[in-house]
Amino acid sequence: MATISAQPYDYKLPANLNQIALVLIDMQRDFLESGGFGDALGNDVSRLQAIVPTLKTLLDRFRELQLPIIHTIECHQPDLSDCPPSKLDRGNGSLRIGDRSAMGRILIKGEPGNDIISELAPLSGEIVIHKPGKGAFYATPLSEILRERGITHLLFTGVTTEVCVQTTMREANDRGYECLLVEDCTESYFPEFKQATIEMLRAQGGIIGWTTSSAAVLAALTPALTP
Ligand code: TIU
Repeated sequence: MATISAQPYDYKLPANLNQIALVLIDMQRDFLESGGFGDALGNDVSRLQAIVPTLKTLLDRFRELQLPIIHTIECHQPDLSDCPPSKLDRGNGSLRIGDRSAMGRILIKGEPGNDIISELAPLSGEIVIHKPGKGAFYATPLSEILRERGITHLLFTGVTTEVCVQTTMREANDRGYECLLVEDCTESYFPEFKQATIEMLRAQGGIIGWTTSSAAVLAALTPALTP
């Protein structure tokens, strides 16, 4: 059985690689570009931009192999009916969800800042999940889509490691998915939070899942390219 070299031990691949999906969490302008939500919260967005070329390489390999690809977008309806007051009121940022910014209304579906960055823009046929929460399973059709397609293994990438990526990986683990976090394809505004998240997810024998590098994923998938 093929495996990906990972921590705390090797991650087993299913015989049918179509059961694996690459999940790109919230690679949106609102989190990665100046003037968006992340910036408004006082964060250094350049940290997140640094993973884009590495993630693009992994995305390209999944596209070459025609394996399932899932993009998520954190967003709300223009009338904010899907945004609980607790989320709307949280924090002391200069801009709040629904406010106008240089890239349109913050975290509102369809606004320019809500788009996935151009480098990683979804292609037709790729799954796009619009999610009102930090986790991608809450109030979305993700469970049904995964079940319909027979997807059992999820490779997690995207931003931010300790917020939306970790929340989604925990949701997925509880639902029985085999979860692998690709360390150099995820990032946080806080390096210490990224490191802590990596360590806590794979602790206790992989209590939530595994972690690895994109090089290890590419090495494991390369033989699949040759007949
Ligand atoms: N603020 C922060 O770290 N993250 C979010 O609000 N959303 C995601 O992680 N996508």
